Amino acid sequence: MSSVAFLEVTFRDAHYPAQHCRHLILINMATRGNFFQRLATGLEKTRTRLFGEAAGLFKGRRELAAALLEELENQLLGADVGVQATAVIRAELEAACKRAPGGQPELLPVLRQVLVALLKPCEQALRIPDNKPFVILVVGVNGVGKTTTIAKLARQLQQQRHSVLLAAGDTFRAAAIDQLQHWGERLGAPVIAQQPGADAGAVLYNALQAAVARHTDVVIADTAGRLHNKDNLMEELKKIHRVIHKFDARIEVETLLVVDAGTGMNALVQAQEFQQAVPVTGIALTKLDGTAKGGMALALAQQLALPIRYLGVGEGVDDLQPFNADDFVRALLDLPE
Ligand SMILES: Nc1nc2c(ncn2[C@@H]2O[C@H](COP(=O)(O)OP(=O)(O)O)[C@@H](O)[C@H]2O)c(=O)[nH]1
Ligand SMILES: [Mg+2]
Repeated sequence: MSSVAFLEVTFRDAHYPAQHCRHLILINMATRGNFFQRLATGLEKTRTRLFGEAAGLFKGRRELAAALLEELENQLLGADVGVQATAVIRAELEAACKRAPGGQPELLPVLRQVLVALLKPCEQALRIPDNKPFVILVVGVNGVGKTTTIAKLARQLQQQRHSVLLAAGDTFRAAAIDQLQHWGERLGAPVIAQQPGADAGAVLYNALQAAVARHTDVVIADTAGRLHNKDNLMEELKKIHRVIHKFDARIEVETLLVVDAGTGMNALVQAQEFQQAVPVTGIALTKLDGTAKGGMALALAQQLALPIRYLGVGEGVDDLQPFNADDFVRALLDLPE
């Protein structure tokens, strides 16, 4: 209730009618509540695996005993946090406890701080530049959720009053083109597509022409997740990049790598492979619901140092959230605000 009162005062100061304000505030809080709830529900399996016991062990404790540290380490490794990130977390936790004034601070808040600090550099929201069209090139292996993420993202950008055009750059499978067209119809977004087997670069070129003619803000391009072999796939992605810059060198491109949280540490290998071919600028981490391997977000953060733009927490079109380090850790540790 106190935050409601605070906001009311703020709005009154800004000469908004009080009645109107209350309305705004309540809507705002409800939306945020839902948002966090979705994340918390999505992370349930990871939370149980990762901290179901450790958070319980840590709660109210102040002594960082060796047995406790070992237990935490096991929990972290078991939830796909990975050896390196686990070592960092352990070391930071010990250091933070030593630094604490008076020694022996409450452990759970310290763990929270350590995890937030690890994830915070990755909290960089995707900004749509004024320069039109902005291109979001969505890459990743088959089945990770590229096309679904495109639909979710298109919906969010439309809600932010951006015009969106979809490019069916996964020409390898006819079903992939149909799937994107289906989403385009549902979202009321134009889809530029060619026949299955068509050159993906040519599809992108057409899409850019259409976007310029229509003054579209954002082109979201789907790409293949599998070709005859991996080299082919990487060559195709490089070519798409060349086509975009040949069309207009000033076009800004977000190369958004989609990885499935359920693949755990394997997602790191995928990221490294894609990074060798194209300049990946952000990550969308999907399917956090339904996996206990959500701890791999910590490994991604620690090892790749790439922005985590979005989290996918369900199959629905609204189940895509901008990544927020504090919320993520709070949901993971089941902590109040
Ligand atoms: N539970 C869950 N399922 C998802 C999520 N994102 C995508 N999916 C599902 O994953 C499957 C593959 O998605 P798709 O977008 O076709 O993957 P693509 O091959 O990379 O384009 C579909 O059944 C999606 O509904 C998510 O965040 N959570
Ligand atoms: Mg697809």
